[in-house]
Amino acid sequence: MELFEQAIVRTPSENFADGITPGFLGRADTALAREQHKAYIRALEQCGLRVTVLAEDNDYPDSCFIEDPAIVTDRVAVIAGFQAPSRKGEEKKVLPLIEKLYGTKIEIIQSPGTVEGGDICQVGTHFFIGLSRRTNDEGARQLSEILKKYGFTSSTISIRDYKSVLHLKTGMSYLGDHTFISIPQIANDPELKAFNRIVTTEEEGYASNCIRINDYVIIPQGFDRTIEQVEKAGFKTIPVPMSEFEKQDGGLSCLSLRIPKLNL
Ligand code: CIR
Repeated sequence: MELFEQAIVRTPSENFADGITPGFLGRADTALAREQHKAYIRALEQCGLRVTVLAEDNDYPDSCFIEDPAIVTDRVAVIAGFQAPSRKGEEKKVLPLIEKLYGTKIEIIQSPGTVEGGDICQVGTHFFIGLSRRTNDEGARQLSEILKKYGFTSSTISIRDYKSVLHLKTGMSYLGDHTFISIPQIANDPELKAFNRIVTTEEEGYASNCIRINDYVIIPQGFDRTIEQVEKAGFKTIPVPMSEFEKQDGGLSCLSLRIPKLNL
């Protein structure tokens, strides 16, 4: 499992509630989202990370979901290509910071390819690329070529039939120690057969988006059955409140770019 040293987050903007949302959980409360965001930062720090907090950006209501504009590895950063029209341009806003960290080891997904970071799940030196409403076949092809160039392997998992799942990691996460957590629909994907799998209930599917950082798994608060399953499997959990981000279709992983020790 990758050892992480730092993370980048972005404060939810004033117009956070105007971002893309399926709407069925009601309108998000921006003040509460900011409180929850602070708790999220504290959890990252508890895992030993140095956290860079970028200022809110009112040009992009979804910009706190900073995992989507870039894919960061120890060898290269890939600037994503948004499918969602209201998010196009967010990638340019993170580029200066990515350049500071990665210098020339930066690759860019070119149109008509689209890839959003939430669709990318790393397992050691292998990457699962989610084919979704946001990541198209051409984007996946480009990303796979880039990863190959830097010595990584990749394969795809299609989630296009699962209406409730926005990105691949909306429905599955790698917890390290050869173990995935996922929603029932994804658990039987042939790509995951060789791994241990923790399967959530339908009702607690939101908690399948959680992040293993160093010694801990940060997981959404209030999903008690899932938290118990994860603890039973031997992981230490840090539950954090996520209700306002859930309203915006955002998972816990989307709120940060977690940077491993670089090996450029
Ligand atoms: C969007 O629809 O783009 C945002 N409202 C939520 C993005 C969540 N990102 C993620 O799952 N990686």
